Amino acid sequence: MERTLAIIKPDAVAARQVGAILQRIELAGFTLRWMRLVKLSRHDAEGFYAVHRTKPFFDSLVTFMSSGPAVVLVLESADAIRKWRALMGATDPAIAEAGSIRRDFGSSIEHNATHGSDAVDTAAFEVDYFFSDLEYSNSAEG
Ligand code: 3AN
Repeated sequence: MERTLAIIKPDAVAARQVGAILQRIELAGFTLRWMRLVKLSRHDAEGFYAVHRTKPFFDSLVTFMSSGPAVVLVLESADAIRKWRALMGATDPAIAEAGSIRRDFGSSIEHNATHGSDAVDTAAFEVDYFFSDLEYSNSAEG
């Protein structure tokens, strides 16, 4: 089993799409391990996206990600990282695959509804970024 960090971004929370996105996650067979509704500060968002700090869209991305509440989740399944990225679709909703979450709920390359870790090492960093205060025994482990 593998774990990945998912975020339902502020655009999707504001549009009341959390339930619809969670339904897709559950129907795809992921197990929810941890879940939080968070309002990121600019500092939080800058730290989370630190790998992108030299990109031209960094300031706009940080402003957006700290603009309102977001839902952060730890998803578990076999091949969870790759599987969640496939369910989300391409970064840009305009070219994301038909039936993907970003195609159906995203409105731009920045306002693209969801985030997912892209590799084992980034998943470990991102899970820890939001859930390091939780002991393993406090998770919803069955
Ligand atoms: P992904 O989330 O698909 O792995 P990354 O890691 O390339 O995509 O980008 C991180 C986030 O930065 C994206 N989810 C998106 O919100 C934003 N982003 C990426 N490229 C652009 C861009 N050209 N303009 C604005 N925002 C972007």
